[in-house]
Amino acid sequence: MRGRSGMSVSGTEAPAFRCGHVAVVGRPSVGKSTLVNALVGERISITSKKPQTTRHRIVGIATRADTQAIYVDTPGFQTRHHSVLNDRLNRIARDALADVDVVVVVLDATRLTAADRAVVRLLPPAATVVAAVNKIDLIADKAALLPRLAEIAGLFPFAAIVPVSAEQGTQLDHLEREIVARLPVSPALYPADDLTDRDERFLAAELVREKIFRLLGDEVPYATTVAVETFTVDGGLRRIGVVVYVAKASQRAILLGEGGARMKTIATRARQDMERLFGGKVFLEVFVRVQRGWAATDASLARFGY
Ligand SMILES: Nc1nc2c(ncn2[C@@H]2O[C@H](COP(=O)(O)OP(=O)(O)OP(=O)(O)O)[C@@H](O)[C@H]2O)c(=O)[nH]1
Ligand SMILES: [Mg+2]
Repeated sequence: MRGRSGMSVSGTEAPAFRCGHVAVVGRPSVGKSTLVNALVGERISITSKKPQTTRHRIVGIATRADTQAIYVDTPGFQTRHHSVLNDRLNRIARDALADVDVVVVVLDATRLTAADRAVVRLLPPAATVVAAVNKIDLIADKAALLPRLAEIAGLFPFAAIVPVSAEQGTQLDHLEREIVARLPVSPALYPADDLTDRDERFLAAELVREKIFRLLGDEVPYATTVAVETFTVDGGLRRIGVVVYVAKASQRAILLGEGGARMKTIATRARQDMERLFGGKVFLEVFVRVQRGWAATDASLARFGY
C-alpha cells in the first residue's frame, strides 16, 4: 500500500543513499508493531495488549531524503505454549533474521524476562543488532533505567542500545540514526511512497482482527482468523466482505454479543480505521463462521494465509 503524499528521492545528488532490511524481533507484547508503525508513520501493523497479536511477516517502509529502511515486523517469539500456530509464528520470526542488514531486538524497559533472553540467544552471533529498550514512558525514575541498560549490554555485543518510547515517539530519531547508519549503500528498493508490501485486502482483514484482539477476552482472539472474501472498488467506495472464522459455536456467540452488538462495535471501529488508512469510504460487511480446526494443522493454516 502507498501513502497519499509522495516524497521524492534523488539518487544523483545524494552520493551515499542507504537502503536495507531491518528485522524487528522480540518476545510478545514488547511493542514491535507499535515501533514499526511509529518509524513508518502509519499504522500498517496491528497492535494490542494481548501477546501474539502479529501473526505474519509484515514489511513497513520508511523513506527519507537519503535513506530507506525496510522494517520486517514479526510475531513475538514465544517459548511457553506449543501449538501448530505458535510453532508457525516462531518460524516466521526466526526466518526473518536471515538475509537482513540490521536486526532490532525490542526489549521492555520495565522488565527483562526469560523470554527476552531466549530471543537474544536466537540472534546470529555475527549479526548487527541494535537493542531498542521500549516503554521508557512507564519508568518515572530514569535513574532506574541505568542498571537495566547495563544488564542488557551484558547479553549480547549490541551495536547500539537505545531507550525509546514507541508509543510517545521518544528517541525514535536517535534509534533511526543508529539503524540507518548501518544499512548498506544502495539505491531504494521500493518507490518512496510505498509504506508496506501488503495490499489493502490484507490490511482490511488485519484491522478486523485487531478489533477482535482489543475488544474480546483471552479465549476468542486466539481461536479466530479473518479472511477477506470480497473486495471491490466502486468509484471512491470500497465494498469489503470479511469472514471471521472461529473454532466453536460458543465462540461465535461471544463474538456476536447480545443481539450482535459486539460484532457491530468491531465492524464499526474496523471500518473507521480502514477509511482513514485507505483514504476513502468503506462499506464493510462481516460474517462469522465456525470452522473447526482451522489452526490445527500446517495445511489448514496455509489455507488461511499463514
Ligand atoms: N506505555 C507504552 N506502551 C507501549 C509502548 N509501545 C507499545 N506499547 C503497548 O504495548 C502493547 C503491545 O504492543 P504491540 O506493538 O502490539 O507489541 P508487539 O511486540 O508487536 O506484540 P506481538 O505482535 O503480540 O508480539 C500495546 O498495548 C501497546 O500500546 C510504549 O512505548 N509505551
Ligand atoms: Mg506485533
